[in-house]
Amino acid sequence: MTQTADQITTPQHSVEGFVQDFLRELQFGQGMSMSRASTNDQYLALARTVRTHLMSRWLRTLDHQRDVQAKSVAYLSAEFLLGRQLGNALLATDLEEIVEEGLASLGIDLQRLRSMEKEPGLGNGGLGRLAACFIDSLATMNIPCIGYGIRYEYGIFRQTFVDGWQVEKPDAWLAQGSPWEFPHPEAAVTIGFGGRTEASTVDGRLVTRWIPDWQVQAVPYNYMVPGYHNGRVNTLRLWSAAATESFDLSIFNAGDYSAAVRAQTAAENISKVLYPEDSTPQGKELRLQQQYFFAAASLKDFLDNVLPEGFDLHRLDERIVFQLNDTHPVIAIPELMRILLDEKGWDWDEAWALTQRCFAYTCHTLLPEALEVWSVELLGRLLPRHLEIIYRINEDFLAEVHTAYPDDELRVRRMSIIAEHPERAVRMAYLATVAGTKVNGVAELHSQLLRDKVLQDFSEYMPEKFTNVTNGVTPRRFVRLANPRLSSLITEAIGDGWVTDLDRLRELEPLAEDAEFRRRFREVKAANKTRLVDLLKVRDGIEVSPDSMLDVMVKRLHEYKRQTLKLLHVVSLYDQVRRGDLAASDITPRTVTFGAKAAPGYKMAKQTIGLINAVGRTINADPVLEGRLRIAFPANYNVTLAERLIPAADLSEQISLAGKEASGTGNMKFALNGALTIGTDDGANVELRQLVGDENFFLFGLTEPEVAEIVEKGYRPTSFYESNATLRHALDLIASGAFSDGDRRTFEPIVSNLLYEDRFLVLADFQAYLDAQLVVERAYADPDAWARSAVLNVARSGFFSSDRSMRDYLDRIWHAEAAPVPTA
Ligand code: CR1
Repeated sequence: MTQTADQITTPQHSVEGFVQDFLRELQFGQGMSMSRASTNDQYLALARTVRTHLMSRWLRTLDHQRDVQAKSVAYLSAEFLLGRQLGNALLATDLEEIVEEGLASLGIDLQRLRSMEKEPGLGNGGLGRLAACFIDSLATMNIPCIGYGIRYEYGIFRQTFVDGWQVEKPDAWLAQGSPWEFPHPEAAVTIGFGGRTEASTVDGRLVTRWIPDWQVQAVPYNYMVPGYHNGRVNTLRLWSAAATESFDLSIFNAGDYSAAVRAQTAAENISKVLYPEDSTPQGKELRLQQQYFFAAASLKDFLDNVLPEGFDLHRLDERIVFQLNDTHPVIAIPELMRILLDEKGWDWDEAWALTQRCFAYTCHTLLPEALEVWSVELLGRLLPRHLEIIYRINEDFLAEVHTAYPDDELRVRRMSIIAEHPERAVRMAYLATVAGTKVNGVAELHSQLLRDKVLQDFSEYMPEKFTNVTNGVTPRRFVRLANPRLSSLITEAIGDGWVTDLDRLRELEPLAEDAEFRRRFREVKAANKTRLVDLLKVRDGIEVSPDSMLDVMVKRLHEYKRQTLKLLHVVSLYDQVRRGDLAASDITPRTVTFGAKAAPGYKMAKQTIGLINAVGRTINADPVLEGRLRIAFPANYNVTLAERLIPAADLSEQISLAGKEASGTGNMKFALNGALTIGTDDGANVELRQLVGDENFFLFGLTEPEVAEIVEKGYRPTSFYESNATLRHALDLIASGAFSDGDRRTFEPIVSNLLYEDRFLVLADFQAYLDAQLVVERAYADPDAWARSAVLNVARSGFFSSDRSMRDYLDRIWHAEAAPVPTA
């Protein structure tokens, strides 16, 4: 079994060697000769050739980890929004030039093969993409890490537009073969559900056992997570559900073949599809099944397979920390307790003491409705033993709280893990807070609001648990890969160390004063725009002028993010031109670009998509606005499109209502790619503005305390409608049916929501937003000064590397260390 590192062969790192290996893969891996191979065959053969370079490093990493037994980070996340793998693998292994040249010698275009890859869309938005950035950084920083998640057969839906309305199509990302995954059915683990618990006395001790009444198999699929040029490849292990054999057989033997097949389908349903909700959980039974499925499989895998045999579990926390990415994996907490109590026979106190040292929890939201709860009825039915354990954790905890605040019964009730209204339910965020070593928010403002509002009682009672780690993004994918032109320019100026040490971008600061550098910076932006214009034409049939300001708002469609505010700006420009209050020639030429998916069940969000497309149809067809104002809304925004869009953007829209966006990570990607931000004082915008400086950021809007005050006093959106004619005209225009063939009902729900509810204060911030856009236009009128600000945005945003986020997690929460893998 044991293989020594020197037995691992290293594939050839040369053009000739690559060509040989590629042709061998094509012929003997894919079973195709060059003349018969389709582009997809070629892509698959290329992927297999490139992955061998990673595999040798992977094997060495695994051997090394076995030898040194360093502490690992287990990142538990229901979502990993990875993006395409090939480009990243080429980058990590420094093979890009070799492969390009080798393929060219065979008459094959690398870019064409790259475009064949279907991205694994195993996430909804920021939370899933963050997980992917984090595991990239950990590998690059030589930290042993294992990512655990779910291998959804269908990822986030493919968005199409029919008459401007969103229609969801299944995302069959696995259909053409997936060369980046390694299934291990032989290593499947069995996960139980349902049933009952049974207490008995063994040697005078009370022992409880859970007897599930149905089971599924969790089959691991391994993915490689390469570090950048450092010889380390960590593992991402995604679980796929399958029926257990015994389950099948017993029914089959009873003579019911179709029941056996049904059982199989029921089991496989667990990992069938990613829930397309973002920020608002849906109380779906299947979703709880998914959560327990991957949390339990991951714990079992780590304890039984990753830890060396005979390891003393009392020291588990020296070897691992389980980081809970939001509440989705929180059920792992009672699962570890169950294992220690019921399977290992520990007593409660020692099991609880260990469990509290092994978990840490990251909260990603501020919306109260997004804090996950599970009804006691459902949890008890699906996971009866876990419910018992949660009750006991709660009982002990509340007793402690009661001792600390003997005269504050209300507080004790508020802090209960079990909510009583509207139904009895388990608050997963509370459970995680009580059990975790640390609780962190994802930007300074967010962490502060967690402490002061969302989890106030907890932060008063155990302040030492609360900390902040501001999010980050990986510079490998979002600068080096996505923006090769800017990367070359930066490297030429300051060397290539910035790719793994993003603070070094500071060295660009003096170049902001260098006219020649600014000129070349602008050239890069222009070339990136041309690249995007070409893509949008082919991908979506959208015509965009490369000479207009590219004003971009890409993120999930959600009311708190306020896509409607952006749209009202556009509608009001249009309306002012229509009325003759504004000459079209006075508008700065702009392409307002949206990218956004709406949760399929989120009516208001889907309406908003309909309205954006409807306004786009009208404005884009109006000859008066030709060359002045356009809306571009490419369907199915995803990581692949982001990699093209962000490097081309001039203006980044980060306009959520203050106090609602936990962090945002798009904001960071845009700044690093030299876009200027128009934004509110929300999430990580706050830190971004502090870093780049007020003069290089377009701030507008209410602050969080102002919002709180207005809401407290009773917000009346109609007062803004009544007092602001520009706003009134824009809303009236939508209400009049101008964008819906005269039908006033089509967008009535949006208009009346804004007028009579407007939970996210769009109308209150409208005028400030318009004013700020005028400041943007004035600034854009001086391209050289704009470029200067853009360069400073790049130079001062190095803080937003996910490498820095990882350092913060390591210092404040994980306390694990780098373990460099010896190279061959
Ligand atoms: C937040 O809304 C944040 C990401 C990553 C999102 C966003 O502001 O940048 O997490 N939360 O931390 C989320 O998706 C389900 O919750």
